[in-house]
Amino acid sequence: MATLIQKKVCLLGDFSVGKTSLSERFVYDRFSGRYLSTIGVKISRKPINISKDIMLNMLIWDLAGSEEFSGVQSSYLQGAQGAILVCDLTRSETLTSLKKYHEQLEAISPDIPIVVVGNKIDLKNMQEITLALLEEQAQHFNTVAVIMTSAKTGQDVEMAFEELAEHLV
Ligand code: G3D
Ligand code: MG
Repeated sequence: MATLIQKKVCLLGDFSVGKTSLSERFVYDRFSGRYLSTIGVKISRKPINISKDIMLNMLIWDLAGSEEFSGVQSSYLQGAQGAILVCDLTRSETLTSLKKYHEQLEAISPDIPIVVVGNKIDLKNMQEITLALLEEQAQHFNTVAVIMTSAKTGQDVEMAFEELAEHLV
């Protein structure tokens, strides 16, 4: 029988970068385009096959609403074993914000593996953030992967979560 491991992963990033969309894409393989701003925290569970002996239950914490503006609450970050820092490739200020989320994360759950995601790669003519800029920012964190995704088309969303999964077990 396979060993079942459970890990908590937090999504962090500014309002509207696509955190909920990425979670929905990965967990349910869907993109609805519009999500009513989630109230509080939504936790989604995604089983991931790591090997024939190991099954990982990823608990994906998606924070919503005003916390994004006023600073993430410590209960959200408490016990996190991995994090995905998300920016919107069409808005450069969302990359700058990652520093702030990283500081909050470090204060509560230090030294955990981080995947840095630049989302909305499908909006080709609107890109303000290059891969080089993303990588430059990511080197200040305990980054295990830097990935450009589209929750809309599904491009590389699985890869982002699975790269993190590999570092959780
Ligand atoms: P959040 O949870 O980080 O706040 P959401 O972000 O997942 O709610 O997404 C915010 C908006 O961006 C939504 O549009 C959503 O459809 C859009 N979005 C998310 N991911 C992508 C993507 O990869 N590509 C494109 N083109 N759009 C994306 P609305 O219109 O509801 O504001
Ligand atoms: Mg959301």
